[in-house]
Amino acid sequence: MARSAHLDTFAADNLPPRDLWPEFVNLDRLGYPERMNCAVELVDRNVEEGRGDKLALVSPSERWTYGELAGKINRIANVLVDRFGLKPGNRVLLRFPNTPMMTAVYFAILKAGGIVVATMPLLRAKELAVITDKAELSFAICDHRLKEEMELTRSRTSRLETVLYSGSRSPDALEALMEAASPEFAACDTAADDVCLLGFTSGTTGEPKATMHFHRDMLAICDCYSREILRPVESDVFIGSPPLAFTFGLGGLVLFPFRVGATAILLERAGPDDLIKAIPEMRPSVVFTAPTAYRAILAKRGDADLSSLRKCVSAGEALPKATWDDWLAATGIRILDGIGATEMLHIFIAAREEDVRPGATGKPVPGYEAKVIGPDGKEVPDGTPGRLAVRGPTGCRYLADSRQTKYVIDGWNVTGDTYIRDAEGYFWYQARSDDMIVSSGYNIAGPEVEGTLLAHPAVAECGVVGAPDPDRGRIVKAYVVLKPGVTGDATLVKTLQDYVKAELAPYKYPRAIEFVDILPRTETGKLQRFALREIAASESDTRAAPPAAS
Ligand code: 3UK
Repeated sequence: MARSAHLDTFAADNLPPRDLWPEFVNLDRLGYPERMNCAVELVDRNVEEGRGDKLALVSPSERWTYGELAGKINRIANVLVDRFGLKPGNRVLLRFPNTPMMTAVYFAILKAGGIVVATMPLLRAKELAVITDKAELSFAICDHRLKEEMELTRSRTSRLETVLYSGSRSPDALEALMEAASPEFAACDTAADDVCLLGFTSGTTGEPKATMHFHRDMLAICDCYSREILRPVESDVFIGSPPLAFTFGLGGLVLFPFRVGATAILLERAGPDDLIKAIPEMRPSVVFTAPTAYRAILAKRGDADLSSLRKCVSAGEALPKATWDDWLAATGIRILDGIGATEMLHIFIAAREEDVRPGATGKPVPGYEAKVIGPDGKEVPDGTPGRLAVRGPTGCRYLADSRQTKYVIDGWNVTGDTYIRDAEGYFWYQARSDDMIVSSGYNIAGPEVEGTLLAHPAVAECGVVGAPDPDRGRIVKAYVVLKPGVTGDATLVKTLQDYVKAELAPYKYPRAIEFVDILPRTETGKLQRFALREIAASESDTRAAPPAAS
């Protein structure tokens, strides 16, 4: 192991003990040197190789070349080090919507040897205070439009000594300080295995977990998933919806384009309507978004011209075959589904366009290995559902967290997903392991029922969970958002139930169907099944027994 450049040893001190790390395989194939700074490899390298005048980042109001970006990164790094005394290994909280400035600050922290703690813009003071205490943060850089929540956070924790605001005209704003700073900065000589990012998981319950990632991990995801599956080229223009604080967005909107000297469009608001407007105007060739956004774009796009698109990536939750088929019919593009996780940094099972089996996630990304294991930890035969276990050049290291031993078992990362591998080696997603519905002793995967309902022309969105039932333990309950103009009545309930019975084993059909206007989703586009389960539980409570008098 190379000597760490960190003077602040917090990260090294809080990595899990070595024997609890996953096994890193195929790292040597990537041929990384012992010392590297990923900001140099991803930004400065482009300037060095003659792409200084190439557009790196575009937003509705800005256009920055790689040369301009590199200069801004250096100025910010000088401000952080000279003015605020940033030391290698210090953690810096980042609070921004997706903007070129966020990207510049991100790489300035990395280049100075700091550790980025990026957070979803929608997080509230309470959640930010927990993150601040957990990551022992004393420094935050924040878009001035998110100031109110930032100040509320400071009132909840005494730790945050310094907050630097960006985007205002104030003389102590980052922009003013940058003007006075030098555009030259010598990168911190970090080790390839110095921590550079703390990624908080979008976990739905419990104390948040911080995943720890090294400088080399940022390159490994480019050189495995992106190079082998996505295969972008320098002339590509990327766009998408995930926040850069979500590693799906970080990879897809910054690291992958930068690794090949391509261009990234960053939108502060990137919901389906924003993408429908931006794609015809800005003509991107690669899009990263979630399954629900692909469906919404199909439903709302009218005659919007999507012909600039060449590659479409979907992750965050399972991509139903119905959505894949509809997108192909409408655009001629075969969506690249891929499962990734914050713990793994990015996607580890996927398939190239020509290898896609619609409805399956794919095969292990080159560099990664995957298997399906039973309750005893042993591999199960093909065709049998079990827990997914993976390993590769990246993997799970939680910051000081006893849940490390739940995710990493015998050197493998166990993601909490139930999968089936088929005889050809394709991996078929079933459900989150704790989302399997047990009804009268049958195991039913909610996403399979969702995928079937989505193929019905009346259904726009749906979520399927188990609702408590006195006789069967649980029954399959579907919450359904209908397409515009369709009326949800008893006849439609029956129609949808019969439809599922005809497509799947009849015991899987939803015994209860409720029509709703909207489904609860996370900022990362995931259906919040726990929220639906709670609703289902409270609804059946009131039917089963009157609430206890208080
Ligand atoms: C689920 C999927 C089925 C699965 C992520 C790409 O989603 C990402 O990270 P998170 O930590 O969640 C991980 C969990 O999400 N999931 C993600 N993709 C798929 N399930 N099919 C998929 N294609 O339960 C997984 O364990 O929020 C995705 C890149 C980076 C990421 N962080």
